[in-house]
Amino acid sequence: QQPFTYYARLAEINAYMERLAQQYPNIVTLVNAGLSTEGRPINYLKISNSNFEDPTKPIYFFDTTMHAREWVTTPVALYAVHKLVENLEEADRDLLENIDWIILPVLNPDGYEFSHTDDRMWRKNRSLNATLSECYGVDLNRNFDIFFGDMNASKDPCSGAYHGSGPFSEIESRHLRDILHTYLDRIQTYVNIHSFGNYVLYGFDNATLPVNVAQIHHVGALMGAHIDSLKLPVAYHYAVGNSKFVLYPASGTSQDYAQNLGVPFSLTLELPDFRYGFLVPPEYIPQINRETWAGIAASARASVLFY
Ligand code: 0X9
Ligand code: ZN
Repeated sequence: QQPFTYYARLAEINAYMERLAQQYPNIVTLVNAGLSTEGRPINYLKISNSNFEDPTKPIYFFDTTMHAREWVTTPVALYAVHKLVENLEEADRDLLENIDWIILPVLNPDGYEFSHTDDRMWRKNRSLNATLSECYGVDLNRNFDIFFGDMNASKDPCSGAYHGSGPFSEIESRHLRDILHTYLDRIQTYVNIHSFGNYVLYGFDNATLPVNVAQIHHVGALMGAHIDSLKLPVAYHYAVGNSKFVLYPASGTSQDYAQNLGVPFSLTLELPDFRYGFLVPPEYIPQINRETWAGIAASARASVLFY
């Protein structure tokens, strides 16, 4: 059973990534971005048919499971890897020919494991600031150095949206920041994948819009429309727009951080499901994988035209 067809544990996810890197050394490179708060590896894959060495190629970068309980996001990442590496269709050859990929399936491994072993609804990482309180965890999507503060963020360490003691106080957000900086000149598109709500969102949360908002909306709308076009049973229509107005404003998100850094297309994708919330029954995983892959592919094709 492939680990994108069920809710695999971290060890199985990492084993799958290791196997692909060994089996397809010309296409796949496994990179350890560093460790989590509790010392677990945070791994990503570089996928490229030119060994990531062609500096003229744009990069499409996405991460999943930044929030621990949003389990359905990680199978979507592993399925995308599978489609690019193990099951590349003739019609998708351009996705490897024209684009290099960085795919990071579990940004928050401590929280993810904790949501399996202790608390299914855990959201944050598992760091403890013992001098401040006895509560664990920082909301990694409030910890980035952009509009850091109180838009749907909390200074209370016991809150689910605790922003941390300061920008980039958390090692997990620092690792993500470092990837963005390392490849900044080539990252054309960054997508921070969450659940749930069926949204494609873009910046900024301070009520300003990126200068290329028309192109961003175009790419985001194609993503949403391609997901919708598969008309799968759990597919509600995706809403596409500015995160502050379509959903709610939030401080310190990686989406706004990447957009502000100069990534041309920075999106937040909120996967299904409206009926089950975070608790998507595993039988829905394959169809969410397929429809989301259609959206990722469409947004990749559209965004690299502007590279
Ligand atoms: O609140 C969040 O971090 C995201 N939603 S979730 O339910 N998965 O927690 C939305 C982040 C994107 N929103 C903004 N940039 N405002
Ligand atoms: Zn989330």
